[in-house]
Amino acid sequence: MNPAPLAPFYGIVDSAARQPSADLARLLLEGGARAMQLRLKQAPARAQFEAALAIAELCHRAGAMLIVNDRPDIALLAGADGVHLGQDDLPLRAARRLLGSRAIIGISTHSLEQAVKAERGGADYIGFGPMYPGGLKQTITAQGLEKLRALRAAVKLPIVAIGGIREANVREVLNAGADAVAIISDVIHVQDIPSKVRAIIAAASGVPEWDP
Ligand code: TZP
Ligand code: MG
Repeated sequence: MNPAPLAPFYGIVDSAARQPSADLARLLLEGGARAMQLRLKQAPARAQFEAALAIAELCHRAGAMLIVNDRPDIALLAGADGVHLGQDDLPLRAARRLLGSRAIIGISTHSLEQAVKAERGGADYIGFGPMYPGGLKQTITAQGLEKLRALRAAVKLPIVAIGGIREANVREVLNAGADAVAIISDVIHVQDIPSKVRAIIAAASGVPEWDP
């Protein structure tokens, strides 16, 4: 697939945010996000489905793509663009059967072996992380930039780096070979989310934000 839709900022509508999910999606889009994932881990299926329906419409109106975390069924029924699967979720092949060849399927990987397997299995992009300690998911040891560089050399698929990434280290993550950065905490905890997203996108492109 073309990595362009993923790059450079991959927003995540996570239930850790204080806003309702559609409001957060609007703020991410306002800041310029053109790819986002709906990640409502604890929400009942009905709530995930309703959020996915609403956010798919918002995203598509803005020319952005929506990926649903964990649930290929919800992605399909809500008209999302694809699904993001972890190592313990439904297998890639099963999701592909359900969603078809045009859907975007991303696989979370935490090692080179998992990433190579996902690529061989027909994934469209690879999620890799956590990059740094201190992010939302602290149960897995941080991978660091060296492992990202090794991954870049081993796979051709777009890599979405995740975990502990902040505006200040976006550039080094992209320089180490990621195509996009997925960020939760550094985005959802600020007052002005659209400005934060704009700053991340500016940092990603290496162009400083305009300062009047
Ligand atoms: N997968 C690996 S790390 C992570 C996920 C979902 C959490 C990302 O959140 P943060 O706050 O940007 O570290
Ligand atoms: Mg999952």
